Amino acid sequence: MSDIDEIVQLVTITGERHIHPDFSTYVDDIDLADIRKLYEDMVVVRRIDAEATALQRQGQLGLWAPLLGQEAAQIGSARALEPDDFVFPSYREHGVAYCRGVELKEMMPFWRGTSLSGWDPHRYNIATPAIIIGAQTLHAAGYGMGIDFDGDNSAVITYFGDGATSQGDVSEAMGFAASFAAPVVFFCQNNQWAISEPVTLQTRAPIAHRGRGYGMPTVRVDGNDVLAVLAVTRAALELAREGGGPTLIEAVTYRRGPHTTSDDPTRYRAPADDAEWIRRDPIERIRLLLEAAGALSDEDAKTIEDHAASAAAELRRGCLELDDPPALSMFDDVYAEPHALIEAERREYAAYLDTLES
Ligand SMILES: Cc1ncc(C[n+]2csc(CCOP(=O)(O)OP(=O)(O)O)c2C)c(N)n1
Ligand SMILES: [Mg+2]
Repeated sequence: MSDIDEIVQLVTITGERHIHPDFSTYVDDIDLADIRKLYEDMVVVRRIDAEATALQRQGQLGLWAPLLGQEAAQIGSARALEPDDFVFPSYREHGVAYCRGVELKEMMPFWRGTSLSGWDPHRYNIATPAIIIGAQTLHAAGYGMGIDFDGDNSAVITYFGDGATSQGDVSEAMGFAASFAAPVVFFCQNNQWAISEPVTLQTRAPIAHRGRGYGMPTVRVDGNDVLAVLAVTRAALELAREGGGPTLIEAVTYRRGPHTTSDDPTRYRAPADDAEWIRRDPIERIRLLLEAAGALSDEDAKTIEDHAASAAAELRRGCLELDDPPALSMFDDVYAEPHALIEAERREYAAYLDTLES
């Protein structure tokens, strides 16, 4: 793998291609039509993300964690996966869920608060969002070890943030995965912020350095370069499948929106930072690349825009069609068997609801 401090880039912010001695070969098969598909994915997920943010502002969702700015990190890594690979995301990976084939309406119940989940993880090979910071990395380490015990040839990827690297769970997950050479890709989206704390408060050294301590290969990649992210993730997955164990990928990107719809980033962030990262926009550079190659006609652009608009409409419809579940159903399925404590809580809550109705 490359020099640990290098940030791998295959497409510059003005859309020119770079050759990288280690990673370009991993995207040799990607032609202009494929790049256009990656572009379309990014445009569509940016649009559905904006729609979900609007739905929250209109009171239709309880909360949303916007991915604006992180489209390339999510699409590039998710499109590197095979269908039988498994994904353990955190709560911002709507773009990854989209690539796994999760239906748009299935992304809504969790954020509308009508269900604790939204989709069947085994149908798409992606777990539902994890709010407990870093917990999903342990699930991934265990799943990866399970792949080996079963003698399978798939791999697992887990997504977490820069802030999560300060969490013990992430450290334990990397320790186990490395010691057992489990087929796990640790994909850190370093979006520079953990709510209002800058990444400089999490670590004095680049996050990628942490992989070294566990003896795993580690790579920093321009997280706003979809092609570079695709290449490094393919390389890490290949290594994992060959028995080479885990890799830590640090995708250097930026969270352009709020942490969630509950905070106001203007309280802690300089406008100049935002402007710099708008310049490094993940979608714009691919648009420039495609246009320069004559591979994005007006008709192509219109088709992509129509696709994004219909995806947004589908998401909105899926959200508005959700019925409120019966209040007491929140006690269902907590345990597989009846449980005395849960039953007591159910009775207590039912009694409380009775006081509201009278
Ligand atoms: C164990 C735990 N501690 C604290 C929180 C509260 N919390 C939610 S998101 C967050 C910041 C996470 O930042 P980062 O890992 O960089 O991910 P990002 O939101 O930037 O994608 C915190 C502290 C939590 N959900 N779980
Ligand atoms: Mg972060």
